[in-house]
Amino acid sequence: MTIEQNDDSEMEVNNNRALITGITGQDGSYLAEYLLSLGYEVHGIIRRASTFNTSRIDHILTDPHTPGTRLFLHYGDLADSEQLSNIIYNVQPQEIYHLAAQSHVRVSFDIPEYTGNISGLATTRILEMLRRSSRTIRFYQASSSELFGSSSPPQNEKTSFRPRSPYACAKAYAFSMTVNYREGYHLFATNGILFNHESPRRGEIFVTRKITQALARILAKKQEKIYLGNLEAKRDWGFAPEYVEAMWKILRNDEPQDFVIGTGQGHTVREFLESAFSYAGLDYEEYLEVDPRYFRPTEVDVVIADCTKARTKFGWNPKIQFDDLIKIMVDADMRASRLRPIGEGDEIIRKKFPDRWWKVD
Ligand code: NAP
Ligand code: F7E
Repeated sequence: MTIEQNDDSEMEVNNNRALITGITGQDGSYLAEYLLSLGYEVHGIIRRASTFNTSRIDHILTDPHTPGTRLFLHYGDLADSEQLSNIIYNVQPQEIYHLAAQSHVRVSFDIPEYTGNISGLATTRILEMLRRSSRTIRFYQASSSELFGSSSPPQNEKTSFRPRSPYACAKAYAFSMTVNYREGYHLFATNGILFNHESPRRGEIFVTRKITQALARILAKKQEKIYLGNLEAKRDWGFAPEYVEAMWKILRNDEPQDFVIGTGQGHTVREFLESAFSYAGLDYEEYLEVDPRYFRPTEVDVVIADCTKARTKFGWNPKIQFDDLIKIMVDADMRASRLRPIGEGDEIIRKKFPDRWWKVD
């Protein structure tokens, strides 16, 4: 069954099959859980690793032999066209969410060629397979606010791209290829231009999680200092579970289109640090060391989303803003450090998401 209507009813999506690249990442894990809650059969691509890399999805994994299993994993790598092609051919998904990437901006300066291959060229590999497919497969490309780079805020779908890192250059190429395949071959290919979104599942070397995890470890007396780079960069930080719902909505439109998704509020790294530490009753200045190794050769100074289009088209209106996000993340990291959480973050989740579909932090 294909989805043709702009409607979120559960009936509409039952029996649908989605393929997620990057299912072991922050967004992929939430998206898998969300789609399962909607009745989808979900297939995910994972890399073979010598250590387990499924910690974010362990709670939704079941033995594939168990009757009723709806989540299936397939080994593959974005560099391997042949295997990507096999998986798409065998799974026959109606929707592909292409989330896998070398997603760390600072690291992209160290491995620019690899980042171009995985975060850029891999999108073309998948688009080419879709072009050759006889079926209509709805395609979501994980584009990023990093595309805007040095363009002045607020940024929307019409703002120029001025990428400032190998990561952003790779994503700019992937964005444009998605648009080109849509226009040239009439694929249902979309870009979600998502601003930073965070959660307790955020990778530990992104700045928000680095801060909330360090704070919890300082409170637990397992760490004394936090070492950071540029504190003055401004980001528009939202809550990841709400952003994966937006990905699904982007594929629900009658026509394939691109959307900016964010909160519309900007805050500096320093403000994040200050708010997190003060939530726990600490003064961040007593624990902070600035380390030049975390500065980037070129920086994105300010990104703030103008989400008018998403608000108008599908009612995008995120429930979680900056202060709530920090409390949610600090509470979760305190729990992970075996401390009793302060509790305001947990309460926010309970109140704002009474029917939450994600089961663990
Ligand atoms: P993430 O946590 O870093 O997850 C990245 C995923 O890609 C992981 O599952 C990773 O697998 C997989 N991956 C990396 N290289 C791969 C390869 N060569 N072959 C196959 N899989 C590979 O990223 P995220 O925060 O969930 O972000 C999801 C997507 O949205 C990314 O494309 C990111 O660039 C983009 N994005 C993120 C944000 C944000 O604020 N989070 C904003 C805009 C756009 P392993 O687990 O094995 O490493
Ligand atoms: O940095 C500054 C750093 O690495 C945010 C990815 O998901 O969002 C993410 O990219 C800011 C930057 O995220 C440290 O210089 C200071 O200005 O958490 P980040 P990012 O670079 O914005 C976009 C939308 C994506 O698409 C990406 O995939 O924080 N900063 N000190 C630091 N950053 C890090 N990581 N570590 C520090 O110690």
